Amino acid sequence: MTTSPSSPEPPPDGPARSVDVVLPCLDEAAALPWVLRRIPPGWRALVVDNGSTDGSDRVARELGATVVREARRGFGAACHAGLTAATAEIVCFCDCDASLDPSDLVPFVDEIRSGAADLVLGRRRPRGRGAWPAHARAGNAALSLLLRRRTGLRLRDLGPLPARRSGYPLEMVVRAADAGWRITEHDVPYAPRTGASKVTGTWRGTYQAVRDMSRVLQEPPAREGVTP
Ligand SMILES: Nc1nc2c(ncn2[C@@H]2O[C@H](COP(=O)(O)OP(=O)(O)OP(=O)(O)O)[C@@H](O)[C@H]2O)c(=O)[nH]1
Ligand SMILES: [Mg+2]
Repeated sequence: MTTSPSSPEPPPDGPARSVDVVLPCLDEAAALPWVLRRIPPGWRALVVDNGSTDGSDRVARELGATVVREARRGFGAACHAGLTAATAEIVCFCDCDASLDPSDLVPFVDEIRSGAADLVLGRRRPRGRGAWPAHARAGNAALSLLLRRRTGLRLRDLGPLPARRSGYPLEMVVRAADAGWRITEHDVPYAPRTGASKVTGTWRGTYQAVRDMSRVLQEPPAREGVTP
């Protein structure tokens, strides 16, 4: 997911680094080397850790990433802390479990830079068995329908980012749609994750994600607009 926040401030370290990638991370030490090697040159990796016990923060730091600490537990809190810490002109979000390749974000960023879109989303296209279990896909399809009813947006995926606990990325999409942002969606390869499933890889996680996201879709439109 790639978006351009309406920050009037230029990044403190100049135009050279105009992309920050927020990587929510919970016990992903095994996947981090693969993920961080694929961050495009000149972009900053912001690894947000709020409770890893496998040394993810140390691994991330050793590989040159900026580690953002967040006291509150949960995926949504991590995403939000990453967005708050970001200072670049363009901010991307990417899972940190080696299921998605951060270099696939390059054309997304180009689309934002060209002015053709304000928010670009990835549609996961599974590579290999087990990349995207049937129950998680069914939950996604049901929520896509609810999203269309709520906003008119025809998205085929609600993004590889679930949350607050699970409503965060969907909330971002709903608010962007309410504010009239131009939102586009493009295919991204989705591989089986490295390491243990945490969110929609389990039945319980999918149930929670669908419940949290349904709640987001039932909320009335925000009163204040958001300017892209
Ligand atoms: N900081 C932080 N990151 C989290 C938390 N829960 C999940 N993540 C990270 O968020 C990203 C997405 O979570 P995943 O566990 O891959 O969720 P998923 O893709 O729906 O399902 P699986 O890949 O099967 O687990 C991964 O990089 C996780 O490490 C959390 O509580 N805190
Ligand atoms: Mg995953």
